[in-house]
Amino acid sequence: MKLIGSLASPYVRKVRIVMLEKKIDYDFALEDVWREDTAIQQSNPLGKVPCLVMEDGGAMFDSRVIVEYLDTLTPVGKLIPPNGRERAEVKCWEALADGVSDAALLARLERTMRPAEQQSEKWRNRQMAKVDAGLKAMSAGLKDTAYCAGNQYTLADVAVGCTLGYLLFRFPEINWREDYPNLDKLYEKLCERPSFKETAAE
Ligand SMILES: N[C@@H](CCC(=O)N[C@@H](CS)C(=O)NCC(=O)O)C(=O)O
Repeated sequence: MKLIGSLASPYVRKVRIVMLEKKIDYDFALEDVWREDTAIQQSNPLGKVPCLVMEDGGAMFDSRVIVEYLDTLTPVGKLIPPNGRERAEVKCWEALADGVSDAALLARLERTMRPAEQQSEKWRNRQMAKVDAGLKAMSAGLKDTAYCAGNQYTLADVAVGCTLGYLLFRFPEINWREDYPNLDKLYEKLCERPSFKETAAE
């Protein structure tokens, strides 16, 4: 299998961490989707990473579909509960974490992709409000427990860790570590895992 991705994307990192946790071998193909001559559309018509290209040439996206598929490939390091409320809870944490990354990314692109005169501060503020609300909800959901969902490490923690790492990387001015000590504690613990260490963006 080949994973097409970039080093800074929180969604790509989520997939890479799941690969490592589940000990699945894959080739990593770096792709800059913002370049004029990017070839990403040949695999993903949406022009986004991550995209997983399988042995038969079939392509799979987006990150949520990929990680769900990967979790079925081997019982090693199960990250998503098999069914019911527990499964929905983990997927909802993932949707929340990815949603915070979506909003942060949109806010960043507003500044990096548009000429100054076309930028909307109102739009950017709208996205940043989602980031703030998402962080608050993650902290409230975690409470003083060791993991986001249930009492073990799951995809919920992977997704939250990737989003928090992305915010630290691209939005160091957001003080979530001080505002939400429980998220900070979780993040510190996640960063000790080899899968997080190996995939940290620099
Ligand atoms: N929902 C998608 C989001 C993927 C995404 O937005 N990836 C960004 C990189 S961080 C991208 O490729 N953006 C290119 C674009 O929007 O054209 C997922 O979970 O995989």
